Amino acid sequence: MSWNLNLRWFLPVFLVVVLLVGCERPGPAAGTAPAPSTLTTPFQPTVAYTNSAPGGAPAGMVWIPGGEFSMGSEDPRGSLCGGPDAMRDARPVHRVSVDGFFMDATEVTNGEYERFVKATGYVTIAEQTPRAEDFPGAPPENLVAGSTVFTPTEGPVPLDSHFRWWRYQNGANWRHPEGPESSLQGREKFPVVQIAYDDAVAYAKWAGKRLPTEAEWEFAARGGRAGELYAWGNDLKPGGKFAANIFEGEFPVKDSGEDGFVGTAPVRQFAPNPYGLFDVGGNVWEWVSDWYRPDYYQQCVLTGGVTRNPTGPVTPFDPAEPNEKKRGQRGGSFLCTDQYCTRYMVGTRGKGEVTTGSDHVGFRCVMTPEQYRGHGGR
Ligand SMILES: [Ca+2]
Ligand SMILES: [Ca+2]
Repeated sequence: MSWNLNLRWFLPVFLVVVLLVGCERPGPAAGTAPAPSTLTTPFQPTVAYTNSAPGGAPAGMVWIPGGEFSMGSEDPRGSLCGGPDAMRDARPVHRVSVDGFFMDATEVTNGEYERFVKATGYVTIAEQTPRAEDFPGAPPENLVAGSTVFTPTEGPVPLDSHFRWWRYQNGANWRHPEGPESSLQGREKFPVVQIAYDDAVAYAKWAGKRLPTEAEWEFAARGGRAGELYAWGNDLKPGGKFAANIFEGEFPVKDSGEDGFVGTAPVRQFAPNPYGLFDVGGNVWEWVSDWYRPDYYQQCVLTGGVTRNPTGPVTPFDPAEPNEKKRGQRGGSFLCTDQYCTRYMVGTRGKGEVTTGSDHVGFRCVMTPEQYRGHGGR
């Protein structure tokens, strides 16, 4: 029995703490806006390892060389498009090293997840009807399979409660992302969503991969650069064009779709980062394997030196919802906007209760050299 799972259908929105951004203010011309000095001070250059890949990259993956880098984010408030959130959990910026690995170039797509389900018969958490014995006292009418779905409001609302724009939708799952009336028709290349943490782990194991650690994810997303605000540089809109699928317009009333997409976009619609990774900023959030604690970076600093291959805290804890078990999520989604939350910024952190999916959370996988050799370089 799980209170967390209880929340899955009673209070699903609590779990979706990770809504994110899209800045509407026009950015300066490309190449004219160095990062504010307050954002660069704690960052030191990224030193990528020179080790080469153990072989040719598996289909759909790219080699991330690993190396030493500065992880985290300075307070983005006050910087252009920085948004209202201090992002305290992303500090202090600290030095981390990670070993090399292969990483999926894109978020896992519906087509890829369907192949996994067809091969294994796997049933995701959102597809499972909650059992009455697991939720004593719950009204029978609440024991219905489903998941959380973003719902635009009819007019402007205070942004102090995500309950205003999230609803629990009976019958929502990865095959029906917005509910029973929705489908995957024509969406094979869209990122799979409505995926709880274990649903992502199950796919990764089947594929001979695993989820990235939070440090691996950020090292890869930064693409060898240091201290930049976004995976694509320091301008939200380089050259006046959006570089990721985020949210424009008035949140949460209407997404104007200025970046070309309302809701999720097919993968590979925006330029990749220097390592060849698409959509590390925006589109859908991506699960990472670390438990979430807002003070984990402080713990890393206390141990001194460079934190090597960190795997996160031993136990989860979110003071905002202390009874929830949360893992990290990174990169923001199509719902991110500087009106509410700018966690498409590459050094910022997200979190999600492990049994809860939504229509803006997905994942991508990594493959270690050991896994690669174990699978014959598949
Ligand atoms: Ca968009
Ligand atoms: Ca993403």
